[in-house]
Formats: sequence, structure tokens, C-alpha cells
Amino acid sequence: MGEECCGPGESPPIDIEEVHDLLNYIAGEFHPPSSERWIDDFSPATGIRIARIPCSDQQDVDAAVSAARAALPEWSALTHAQRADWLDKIADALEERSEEVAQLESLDTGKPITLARTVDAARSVDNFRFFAEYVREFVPETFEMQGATNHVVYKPVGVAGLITPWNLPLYLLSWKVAPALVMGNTVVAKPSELTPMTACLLAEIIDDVGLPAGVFNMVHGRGENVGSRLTSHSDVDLISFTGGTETGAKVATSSSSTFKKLSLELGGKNATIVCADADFDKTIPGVVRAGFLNQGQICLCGSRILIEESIYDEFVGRLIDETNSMKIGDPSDPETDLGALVSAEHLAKVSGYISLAEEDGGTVLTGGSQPEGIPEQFASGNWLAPTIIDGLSPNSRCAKEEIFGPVVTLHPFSSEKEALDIANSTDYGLAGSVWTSDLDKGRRIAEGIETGMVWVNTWLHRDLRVPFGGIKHSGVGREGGRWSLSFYSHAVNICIKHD
Ligand code: TXE
Repeated sequence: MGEECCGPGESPPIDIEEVHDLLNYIAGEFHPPSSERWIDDFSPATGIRIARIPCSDQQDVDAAVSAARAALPEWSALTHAQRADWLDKIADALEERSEEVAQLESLDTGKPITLARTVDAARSVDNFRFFAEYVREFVPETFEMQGATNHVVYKPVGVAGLITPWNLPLYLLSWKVAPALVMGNTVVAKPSELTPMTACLLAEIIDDVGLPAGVFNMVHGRGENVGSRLTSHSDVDLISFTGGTETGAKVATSSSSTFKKLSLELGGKNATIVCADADFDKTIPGVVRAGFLNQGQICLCGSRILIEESIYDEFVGRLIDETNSMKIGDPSDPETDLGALVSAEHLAKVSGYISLAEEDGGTVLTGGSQPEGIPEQFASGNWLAPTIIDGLSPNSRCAKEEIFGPVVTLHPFSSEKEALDIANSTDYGLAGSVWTSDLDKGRRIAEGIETGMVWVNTWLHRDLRVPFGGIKHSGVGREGGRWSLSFYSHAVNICIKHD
């Protein structure tokens, strides 16, 4: 066993009987880190150490990139349909182990098992199936002109570096791996060091189905070592990154000097706009779900709730009741609605925002601290009750910065214009939702919100064919459907002159 690699903010490990060492996957083989150093992985619900992952360095990344480069000619020479068959094989194998995916995801992230089953495990399979099917139906464009025909040919970009976060670990990794592979790229994946378990399972599955060695590689470790080596590597041609805006800026800087193709899916501070004519019975559960799903740790979460003045008091009363009816606790209990936050460090960040809100004159209407009745076995976990804060200016830091936890702020508005002014007053522009019984008004308000995606009378209702991505500090580029196929390829025009 190597030396432990403890970074800032990590608590000392609490030993349990069986701690698994997860490994890198390079050139079709599982490897320990060349440094022989490891990072501890803790259960967010209990604080117990559950695994160790390689604390990899430049040597491991370089080996993975070389393997991906070597595998590229053969992989990229396959047809779309042949690669789609590989995706289906991965989807089938993943589906067979979907309960294991859900259990590991819940253990590693602290999220409720029901959410892990219905969202994380299910969507990871869907991502592979969707892109397999989508590419089979994909017909590249041709453009006729006088005397010639233009054919658009989609060529692989090369070696793809895929960097993913901890909130939806396999869901987001598979969202990148599937289109990258199907368009003929080879992959070096770098999962979040906080939630490596399902990524390891994917590597195992890919190995089991016999994907040619080097087509898919995975290197674990810290962002500043593994991530930054990938983004600056001269032999990596494309980076797809999902994570925080601050890290996204570093990724953009680091990858720019080698002119990599770049997609950045970053943070959000999304407005939920509730009009006076909204149907309360449907809107309240929808708004609560948008605010708190996955403990509020989704970049699309509606963490600023703007409520039309005339219904403010009644709506807020019912919002609090609905929030307090959620069951928080044991992530493995199928009845649980809310689990633990991903890390002690993240809990401290989120709690810091609640203190800031109070200093800024906000009132905590519910939540604000550890929930009551958490069983003894979870005493060292990262718990926070769903929190609603009222009375803050829409310009306060808590109302404008991404908290990324179970914390929402409430703000009244008296006109559509005021709602839009508040909604658009952040640096972010990822998503939003509008709740009204007047669909024309819903559409009008939706078009006025400066974001990449808006839902009307729903939230996180996803069709995988549509563009996904943000504007302003929420990111650059779009993925999803044909936008993914186009990002993970170079479109080349071949103009053939007629006789
Ligand atoms: O994410 P990071 P963190 C937001 C959320 C959260 C904040 C910070 O507000 O509080 O980001 O979270 C890798 N070069 N989101 O610090 O650092 C890292 O190892 C290359 C929103 O956990 O962005 C991990 O694999 N890579 C978000 C990945 O980047 C680097 C989801 C994401 O980690 C790197 C998560 C570097 N220099 C957090 N440094 C969303 N958009 O959904 C780190 N990484």
C-alpha cells in the first residue's frame, strides 16, 4: 500500500473493515498509480472511508493519452453503425448491473437510492442507447448548388479528454463517453475524485464487453494534477468539462494554447418564476423538486424562487409545508427524499452561505441547520435540512451566487418586467422555469430569460435530442442530440463538381 494523499479540507479516514482500492484503466488494463499514492473516498452519509483511488500524476495521464492515440486509427476507421453496436453492448451490460450502479452511486454521493435508481442508473443506460440509435438515424447533410454537390462528412476529432463532477457521476460521464466514442474518438476520462465508484464500474463493464484496448481509458486523481495535465496535453484534441465556473475558467485557459475543441458545462443560478395564475397543486411540488432534488446539487436547480406579489404569502406558506414534508435521512431507504451533501467541505461552503444570508438581513423560514432525528450511524455525515430564505435583496450574494445545496431564496415581483430583471441579474445563464396557466405568457417570459434552457410548468423534463448548455458564466457550447454529434466531430465539406 502506498502513502496516503490527503488534500486540504479532508478529514482523517475512519477505518472500516473492507476498503476497496479502485484502479486506473489504461490500454485495456487496470493499473495502480505510478506514484503509489492514494486518495481516500468517504461516504457522505456516514463519513466512513469506503474506497481509495489512485492519486495519479502526469505519468499516468501520459500513458492513457498514448494508449488512446494508439487506438485511434483502428477505432476511427469503423463505421458509425459498427461503433453504435459497441454502445449497445455497453448499455446492455450496464443495464444488467443497474442495481449495482444505483447502490454505488447512492453510497458514494449520499443521494437517495430511489433517485439513484430512477435517474442516475436509468439515464446512464439511456445515454448509451440514445446515442447508438441517434447516430444510426443520422443523415449527414448534402447541399446542391449550381454545377456541384457539397457533402458534409463528420470526422472524429481525435483523443477526447472528458472531465466530470460529483453530483451526477455516471449520468454525466456516460453523457460524454457515448457520443465521443460513437463519433470515432478515443477517450481519456477523469471522474471526480469525490465520487469515483460508478466510473470504475463503467471501466469494468467496458473491459468485460471487450472494447478494443486503448479506446476508453480512465485516470483517477485530483483536478490540479490529472485534470490540468489532460487540458494542457498537446496530444489531447478535445475537452468536454462539466463542473464549477471557476474551474471552467482554468480549463479554458489551459486548453487554449493547444487549440482544443472545448465544451464547458458550468454552474447555474436559475430562477423559478411563479405567476399568480399558476396551478398551486402542480406548481408547489414542481418548485420544491426544482429547488431540492439531489440536495440542490444540480446545476439546473431553481434556487431563486420569484413569486408574484399577490400570491406571495399563501404560496410561501404552502411551499414551506411541502418542503417540510420531505423525508431526509438514510440514503438506502427507498422512502427517503433527501440524502447527505457530497463532502464536509461542501457542507461548510453551503452553510457559510446561510450565515451570510442572515448577516445580510435574510430570514430562514425553515431548515438552516442539521435536520432533527438523523440516526446515530449518520452522525458524522454531511447533513443539512432543506432551507428556505426570505427577505434578501435579489442583489445579495446568496441570491446571485451558486450555492449548490438545499438552499433557496424567495423574492416577490409585481410585473413580468420585474421578474425578468431579477431573473437576468446574475452572471449565470443556464436554465429557468416559469409556472403559469397562461401558456402564451409562459412562452413570452421564457423567451425573456437569458439562459440556455427554460421549462414552462415543469422542470428537468429532458429530451436527449435537444441542445443542453448555458450562456454567460454557465458555459460555452452545446451538447445533446445533433449538438453532441457535431461537438465530438469535425464537420468537413467536400464539394464535388458535376460533369
Ligand atoms: O468542482 P470542480 P468542485 C459547482 C458548485 C460547486 C463548485 C465547486 O457550485 O460548489 O462547482 O465544486 C476537476 N483542471 N459545481 O470543486 O472543481 C475535478 O477533479 C481540470 C457545478 O467539486 O469544478 C472534477 O473532476 N480539471 C457543477 C471536475 O473538475 C479540474 C457540478 C469538477 O470539479 C481542475 C459540480 C483543473 N484545474 C460543481 N480542478 C455542474 N455544472 O453541474 C478540478 N478539476
